[in-house]
Order: sequence, then C-alpha cells, then structure tokens
Amino acid sequence: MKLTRRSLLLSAVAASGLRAEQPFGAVPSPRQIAWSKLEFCNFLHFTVNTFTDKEWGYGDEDPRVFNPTHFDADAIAEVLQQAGSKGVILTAKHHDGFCLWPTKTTDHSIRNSPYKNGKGDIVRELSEAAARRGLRFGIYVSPWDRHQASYGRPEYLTIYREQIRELLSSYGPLFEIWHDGANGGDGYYGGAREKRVIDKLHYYDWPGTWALERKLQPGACLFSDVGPDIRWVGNEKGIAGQTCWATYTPRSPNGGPGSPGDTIEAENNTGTRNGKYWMPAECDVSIRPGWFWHASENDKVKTPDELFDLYLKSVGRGASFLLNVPPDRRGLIHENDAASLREFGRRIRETFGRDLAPEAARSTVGNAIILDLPRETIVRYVRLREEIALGQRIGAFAIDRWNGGDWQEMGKGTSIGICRIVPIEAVKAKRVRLRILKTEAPPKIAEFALYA
Ligand code: FUL
Repeated sequence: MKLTRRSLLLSAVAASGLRAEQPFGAVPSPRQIAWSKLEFCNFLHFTVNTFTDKEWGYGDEDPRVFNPTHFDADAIAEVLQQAGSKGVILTAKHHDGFCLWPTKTTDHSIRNSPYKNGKGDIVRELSEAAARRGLRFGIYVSPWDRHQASYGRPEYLTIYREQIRELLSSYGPLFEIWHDGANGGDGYYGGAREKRVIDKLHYYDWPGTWALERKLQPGACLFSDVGPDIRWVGNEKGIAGQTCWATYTPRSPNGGPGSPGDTIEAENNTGTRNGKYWMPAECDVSIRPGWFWHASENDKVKTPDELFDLYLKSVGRGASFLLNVPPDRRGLIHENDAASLREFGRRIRETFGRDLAPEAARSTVGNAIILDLPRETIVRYVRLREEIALGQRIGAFAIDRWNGGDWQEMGKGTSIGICRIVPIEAVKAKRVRLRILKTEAPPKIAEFALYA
C-alpha cells in the first residue's frame, strides 16, 4: 500500500498548531532526499594493506606491493548489483596515503606500482564500471595521511585539498564523499616516524574543505561524524539506534560543537529529536571482521541471515546500510563474500519485492490509518515512511490487527522519518491499523506497506 502519490493526512493529533503542508523543523536538501532513496550501498576497502595484511598501513609501504593480478571492476560491480546495491564508495586514499589514482600530489601512488606498469587507475576503472551497472559512485579520501612529511602542518592541507580537487574533477558525478574520523597518531611522515597530534576541530578547516567539495560536486552528499549531509552512526557494527532521528545537533564530549573524530557516539547513534540539522545516519560495517581483505578471514564472512538482520537495523531504522566488501589480492570479490551477498540480495527482493496489500481499502479514523485487505494474509513486516520533505514529525506509533472482535497490538516504535521496518510475529490479518501516538506536527505518511 504505497501512499506516496496520494499521501494521507491524519487529523490533527499534533499540538504544534502547524498546518500540514508547512515544513516542520530541519528538512532535507534535494541531494539528501536523493541519497535517502539509495538505502543500501557498498564500501570497497582496497589499497597496499590488501597486500601487506594490515588494517592501517604505516605510510612507509613500497608502492610496488600493490599488484592485483586480476583486477576486474566490472566483475566487482556485477556482484554488488546482484546484491541489490545502489552505489559504491572506494577508498581512493586510506590512512597510509597510497593513492589509487595517478595523482600529481605524491609519488606514493599507483603510478609507482607494477599494476598495468604504472599506467593503471583503479578510481577510473571502478567509476566507469559502476556507471555501466547503474551504480552511483563515491570516494573515501582519508584526511589522516601517515605517508606525507607535512602531515600536521598547514602545508598538508594544500596537498589534501589538491587530492580532493583531482578526485572531484575527473571521475564524473559522485553521490557521496566520505571522510572518516581517524585523525592523527603515529606514522611514517616522510621518514620522521613519530606521533603527530592535530587539533581535530580546526586543523583541516572543514568548512573550507566542504565548500570546495560543494563547488566541485554540488550533487554529492558529504559524510563525516558531523555531516554536513550524512552523519556516522556512532559504531562500526552497522546498527542504528532503536530510535534514530534524521535530525542531529553534533556535540563534542567536552561540550564544544563536535568535529570528525570528536562527537558523542551515543548521540550519533540516535540523532537528536528536533535537532538543528537534517543529517541522517549511515551504518558502515564490514562483511568481514576487518575492513581490508585478509586470507585468515575468508571463513569469517557474514552470512545472508546476518546481513538481512543488519539491513533491518540500519535501513529499517531510517539510516543507510553501507556494507564493506574488500577486494582480495587478485582484485576480485572473494567467492565466499560474493555468495553471501547474492543470497542477501535475493532475500531482500523476495521479502520486500511485493507489497501484500496493493488493493487494500484505506480509511483514516482520528489519528489512525486502517488497511482493509481483500483476504486474510500473513504479515511479517510493516514498512512506514514519512513525507520527509516536510520534516520528521512522528515520535511514536503502534501497529494493530483486527482479530475479529478487537484490535490487538502487534508492533510499535518511535521514530519513522525516512523509513521504519517493523518486524511482526508472523500473524494472519485482514485489517491492519497504524496508530500515531506522538507527533510534533500533523503527521504525513508517505508509505504504509505490508510484507510477508
Ligand atoms: C575508520 C578507519 O580507521 C577504518 O580503517 C575504516 O576505513 C573505517 C571505515 O573508518 O575511521
């Protein structure tokens, strides 16, 4: 029962006095609305670490270690597509500073590797394969650089911004630019081999860096612990808060405004009710224990059941699911990961491919919407969406079924926003009711769908 085109307005249970069509609080930008529709995307962690068996390269790697023997961007994109992915974000540069594109900013790059005799460009190959498969493309470009001699000094910022400029100017439209929060510590730093601590709030001049990114890629969502478009969910397990607001006001544990690497993680996880910014959460998690490929983890790949559960705990809570799938030393997705991904994709299509109640009659009674199904049907999941362009309004709801004589509650929740999937103890139902229990403004439901 998709109400997207003809969204139902429930009678005013809101105390705000706001009219239904008036936006409430922080609202999404068009680029954020477009991003919300992607829901499930993949991360690809791939660099010298794949060959040195590390998670964080020190920055002193010989570029010649990077040598994927059978790198095949189309084969990778095909597996992701089969899993139902809508986009892929590549680690163009991780903390080791090794660049997967032939940058002019450093010698620590693919140009000095044996891959295609130094003529290769993994960023280009993957961006083109993604486009051929209808996947959006994004990049991860680590602010922390353990290779650069100038890291920690103002000169590094010029190099970093030049790297961003190269990446954002040459590889087509990007949907997301990812800046992680790991910032500073020990590293090679051009041979100094020391520990460098930076001022997380000021060193990178994030407002200036984001402004450059906006100018070069106006359609891309910018991700970090503090957005500005998409926020980190506060853990690397792939799990959004049971209550997860799309609105958020970043704060540092020391009471300051918050910056990448310096936020209250529990608040990243839940967002902030009526927060200052529209900044939905992204759940990044790896299909394996590590972010990079390690032979020792080939038998530790998450199962389709585990991935399905993570989907419910990310997408199903109004966040996005960014699942990392690390290419191996051949430059391919390992068979175990590919098998798990394909089966996960099949399960998602099977479960959410068909709304059970396309012809249900619907009526509204006070603060409730009732679906009358043509016949008794087993319901396993209820999916709800708010009309997010007007802001996040609903704060609590319940789902009931009519048992013949009475309404019986079968599920409930708090935030809805972009999406809320409510798992139900499989029951037969002919009438299903959504009751809005708390809302800040007249609720606008964009979707009330039932799945088996
Ligand atoms: C973190 C990094 O330190 C990890 O290596 C990984 O890239 C993860 C997605 O972000 O900040």
